[in-house]
Parts: sequence; C-alpha cells; structure tokens
Amino acid sequence: MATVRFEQSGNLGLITLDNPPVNALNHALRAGLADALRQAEQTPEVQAVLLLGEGRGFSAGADIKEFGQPPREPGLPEVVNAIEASTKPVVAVLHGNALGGGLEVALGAHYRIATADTQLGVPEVKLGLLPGAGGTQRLPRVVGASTALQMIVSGTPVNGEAALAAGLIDALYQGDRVQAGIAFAQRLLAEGQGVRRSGERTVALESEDAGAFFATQRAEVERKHPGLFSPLRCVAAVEAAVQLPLAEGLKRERELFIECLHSPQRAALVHAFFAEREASKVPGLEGDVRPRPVDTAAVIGGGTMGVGIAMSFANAGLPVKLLEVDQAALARALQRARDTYGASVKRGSLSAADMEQRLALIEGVTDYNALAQVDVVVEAVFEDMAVKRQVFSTLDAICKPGALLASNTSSLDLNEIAASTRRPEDVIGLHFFSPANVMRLLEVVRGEKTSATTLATGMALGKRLKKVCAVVGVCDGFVGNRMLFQYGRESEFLLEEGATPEQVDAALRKFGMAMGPFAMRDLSGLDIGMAIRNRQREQLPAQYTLPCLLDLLFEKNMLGQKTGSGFYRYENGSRTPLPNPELPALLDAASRQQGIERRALSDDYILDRTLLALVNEGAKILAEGIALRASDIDLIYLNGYGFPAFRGGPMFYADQLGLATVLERIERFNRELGAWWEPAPLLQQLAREGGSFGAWEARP
Ligand code: T1G
Repeated sequence: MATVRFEQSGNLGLITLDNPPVNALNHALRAGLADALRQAEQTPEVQAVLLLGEGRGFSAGADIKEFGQPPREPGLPEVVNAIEASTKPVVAVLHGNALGGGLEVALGAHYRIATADTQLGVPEVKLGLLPGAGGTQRLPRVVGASTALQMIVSGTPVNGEAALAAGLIDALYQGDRVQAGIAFAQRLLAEGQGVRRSGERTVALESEDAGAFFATQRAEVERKHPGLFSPLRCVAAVEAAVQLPLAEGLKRERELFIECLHSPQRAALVHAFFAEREASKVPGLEGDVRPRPVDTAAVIGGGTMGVGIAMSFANAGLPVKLLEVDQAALARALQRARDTYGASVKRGSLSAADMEQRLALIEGVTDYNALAQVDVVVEAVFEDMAVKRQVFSTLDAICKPGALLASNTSSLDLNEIAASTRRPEDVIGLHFFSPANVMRLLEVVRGEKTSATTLATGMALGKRLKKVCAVVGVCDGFVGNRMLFQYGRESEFLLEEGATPEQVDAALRKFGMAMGPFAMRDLSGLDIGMAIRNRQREQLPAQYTLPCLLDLLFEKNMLGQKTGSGFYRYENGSRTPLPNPELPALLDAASRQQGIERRALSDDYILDRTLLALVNEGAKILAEGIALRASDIDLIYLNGYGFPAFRGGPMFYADQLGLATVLERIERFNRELGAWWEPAPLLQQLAREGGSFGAWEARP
C-alpha cells in the first residue's frame, strides 16, 4: 500500500515516501506528499522539514505504469512547486536511487544531502520523455546549463560524490539517514539558514552566446541520436530555462513534456522498459522453485564464443575453468582474453588492475576431470551435432549431480544434445550473442526435459551475468535467428528484384536499425549464411524458392569483410563498406537466373518486405509457444539484432501499424510472391478480432 508518513520529531517534520519497491510517485504518494507538506506548514513547532524515502531508495520517479492514463491531481509539477514554496526549509535526504521525478522532488527541496553511492539522475529521455516536474528548469539553475543538459540528454545518473562536486547536493552523509537529516537540519536552523529556492536562482551558462551554445547542442544531439524525438525537446526545455523566468519556463517544459508523452516513441520505449522486466517472469517458476547456487563455472572451447563467455563469468566475479584440447590451443584462448581486456584498458573503460583480477578468474585446463565439481558448464564447441553429443556424454560421466549442463548452440536441436546424457533435466541452452562478453542478450533455451529448477538456475545465472534473458523453445534458430533468416532472405530477394545493398541498408538504417542487413552479413561472413542455405535447399519443399545471389558471391569468394569484398568492398584493414564494382554484374546475373525483370523499389516497400517478414515469423513463433509473449520477441530483437528501442521491437511495431494493415500487406505479398508469405494463422485471427500481439497471452 503506497503511503506518505508525517512524523514530528522535536522542531522537525519528517515526511517519508513509502511505496515499495522503488517509491514510484503514483497518485497516492503525490496526494500524500501534498497533505504532509500542508501539515508541516500548519504545525507551528515544526521549523524545518525532512523528505525521506523508505526502503532501498529515495524514489525512482513518476509511476511509469500511470502513463497513458487520465492525469489525476495533484500532478507532480504542482507537488514540487509546493515543496519549493514551503516557508520552512526542506531538506531532501537521498539514498539509493533518486531518479526522474524523484530527483525533481529533491530539486524542489531547498537543500539536498546524499550518500556517496546514491544515484542521482533524470533518465526520462530513455523513456522518450523529458523531466516534466520542473527538472529542466531547476537542474540548470542548480548545476549550470552544460551539466544539466548533459544529464538530461544522456539520462545517465551521477553518484553522490559527483553530485557534490557539481553542486547538486550540499553534503554527503554516512550511516542512518534520519539521524543525518536531523543533524543537517539542526545545523541549518542554528546558522539561521532559511529556505533557498532553486527556482529563484539564475542559470549559469559557460558561453556568452546562448543562441550559439544551444545551436551547437542541437547539432550534437541530432548527430548522436538520429531519429529520436525527445532529446531535441530536452534541449529546447533547457534553453527555456536560460531565456525565461521560472513560471514561464515551467509552462514551456509542460508543453514539451506533453509532446513527448504523446509520441509513439515514448510508448515504444516504455514498452521496452517493461519488456525487459516481464521476460524474467516465467510461468511455472513462481513459488517454491529455487535456482541452484552457482559459484564456479566452466566453458568448453576457447574459440571466439568460448572466450567471450568465459569473460562474461569473470566480469561477474565468477571463477571459470576454460577447457581446450591442448596447451597450444589454451594459450591462444587465454591470449585472446588478455588482448580483449587489453583493448578495454587502452580505451580507458577498464583499469589494468581490474583486468588482471578478471584474468586471474579464468583458469585454463585441458583435462575434463578438472570440471568434476563445477556448478555450471557451458559448451561452446564447433556447431556439429556429433561433436556436441560427445562433449555432453563426457560431461555426463564427469560432472557432479545437479551441475547445469548448457550448450551455446545457435542452431542445433538441444533435445538431441540432451539425449546424449542420462540427465536431460539438467541440460539447457544458453545462447550467447557474439561478442559474448559485450552483447547483453541471452536466449535461455528450454528443452523438452529441462527441469524447472534448471531453467530457474539458467535465468538466475543470466541475470548475474548482467544479461537480458528471454526463455525460448527448441526450434531451428530459436527466436532471433529463425526470424533473422526470413529478414535476410527477403533482403536478398530485393536485390534480385532491383534494389542495391546501399539502398536497402540506407532504408533500414533510416528506420533506426543499428546496421543494414548487408553490412551486417559482410561483417559476420557470407559463408555462415551459405552453410544454412545449402542445408535448407535439401530440406525445403520446392515452392519455397531461395535467392541465388549468395551462390554467385560465394563462387567468387566474396565472403564479406574477411575476404575484402562481399555485398560491399573493403579496403585493406578497413571496415568501411564501399560500393563493390563487381556487384552490379552479379545482380544482373542473379535477376536473369531468377527470370526477374529488375525494377525500382521504394524504401517503404523495402521496409515492408523485411520488417513484416520478421513479424509474420514472430506470429508463428508465438503460436508454437517457442516464445512466451510478444514482448519477449521484441526484447530479443532490441538487444540482439539492433532493432531501434524507439520502435519497441518488431511485434510492438506491428501493433502500432495495426494488425489489419499488417495482414493486408502480407496477403498481398502472398499473392505476388508465394509460399514464404503464407500469413501466420495467429496474425489472421488477431487481425480479424481487432486484437494485438501485446494483448495476446499464450493460452495455458
Ligand atoms: N514506475 C513504476 N514502476 C517502476 C519504476 C517506475 N518509475 N521503476 C521501477 N519500477 C518497477 C519495475 O517495473 C519492477 O517491477 C520493480 O519496480 C523493480 O524494478 C515527471 C515523468 C530504479 C534503477 O526511468 O531504472 O519520473 O517487475 O527490476 O533492477 O519527470 O527500476 O517487480 O513488477 O528495474 O533494482 C523516470 C526507472 C520515470 C527509472 C531499479 N524514472 N526504473 O532497478 O529494479 S518518468 C525512471 C529503473 C518520470 C518525471 C518523469 C530501475 C531502477 P516488477 P527493477 P532494479
């Protein structure tokens, strides 16, 4: 139950926010805060007021769950104004998180103290918003325009020490926050310090020419955040703080906030926020299913993936044995780890001491018996079923009972791998994405016989490795790669129908994708796709035709960056895609071979053919139960495939388009292009019912 407590302690009034788990400032807290302030004003003995948060943090800001609902008075801006208008000095005593509206409440206070590790920030921009309760007007008045703009546009919090240095807080404290707050307030009173209103201060602006300063800031924001709606409005709001008195500046902030609140990007970014949290809720893992403790790990295979996975464990402080076939291979693997960390040290993102500490956690071994007592083993050997079955039957013979036996396979049947052990209930897939020590996404693959405890242990381990985890079922490519195949095939067909790689990549980058499909294919290497293509040629029924362009490139050994040319050309050592002069002839040859008359294709058509291919496959994945919910599919695409968060993910994007519109376009492609575009039955059903993927829950 969300409450605000008001207690009188001598000549002080203590106001405490209490709305577990993060003191989100929902309607109850806003109304309670307003009441408590009135009480403090009307109690003569109270000479100063403390604002505190119950639990693990001061406040994580406005209640995100309330967005989109009709606003309920008092709004947060009014409450913050009331704090600032208090005739008695108000001290905000911060700890844990003081974020968004939480920091704005603290800015309404006249003084602020915090612990050294308190996180103070305004992350609204990450939700497609801007600080809408006075933060864009008061923060510049407290820390200056530059620092405020940097905090507001980046959304990155600062800790207490940095906040003190920036003038955002008045003092650091240690120990009991109530005692610290009382001591600070008594000192204020003893010194005769009264209210000190941020809103009455002027904004320090380093540059003489405000116009030039903000023009530069706008250009910088457009360069760093192309296509994003709210960062530019953050700049406009801070500019208003410089140009206007507080009351008018607050009005201008409100206008800009409402614009952001109503933008489709805000809906998408809030969807992405909750998608990440929803994915950790797995039906059947509630209640008494407890993950097994994991204190030691092992990785089999010291290739790129194996080393990246071992580094993930080391980064989380877990000791990990890295097994290779012999000392020479082991030396190469450990050197790769050292070189990778070394690059971070050179960039300044890791200290040399931390590097050594993490490397010390990675122990090279060549004997499987060294793995007998580890809690988890992740196999990352060559993508060949016979090799993997051999590894798992060895692990089965050696590892202790209850050890988690995980495969990093990206495409092979986990159930078949599990069948090579006598303990399939302990086998799981942990599909890391390359580079495994950097990419946050982890597909947690649930085999037919994977036990609930094993699944819970895999999810807990993923969270400990600071991964974004989504449970997926067993099928070719699980969720991400299965959908990527549709997207890649359609993008190739577009080249045979008349587009160029530059046009397709540019259209998708303009949509917001981190990389276009062809730059991405050149990066990962066309030979990988070729192996899958050959396997599919054997398995697919005749009506599922395949592009032939890849074969033509393969014949010319144009495999992408690794051979200096593929869909693009790369000058020696450079990763910059340049037009490949040999490609036009290959495009013509491919079109001729397919009997296609090349034609001009629009960007919108390119977007539909590639993005709706993802959506249609996602609908099939949902109906098959391979993914638990549409937002899990979105989470996978946002964190593993460069889909722009401000679009919410492929399934959210389809919901925003409207499923009737999506179905109509897919039915047209089905008529024109045949079998690949068979509409997913779930999409047909939802379009007919006027439903959405977001509202669809797997029927038990
Ligand atoms: N509103 C509602 N629920 C929230 C919430 C919020 N602000 N923050 C967290 N939760 C829920 C979350 O969904 C989860 O729920 C539980 O709390 C634990 O969160 C006017 C308009 C604070 C760093 O953007 O970044 O203020 O899954 O798992 O890992 O200008 O939560 O248990 O049901 O993330 O320890 C601006 C968002 C809002 C901060 C803690 N504030 N929160 O991380 O726990 S807009 C934010 C976070 C605003 C004003 C504007 C993180 C955290 P459930 P968690 P955590």
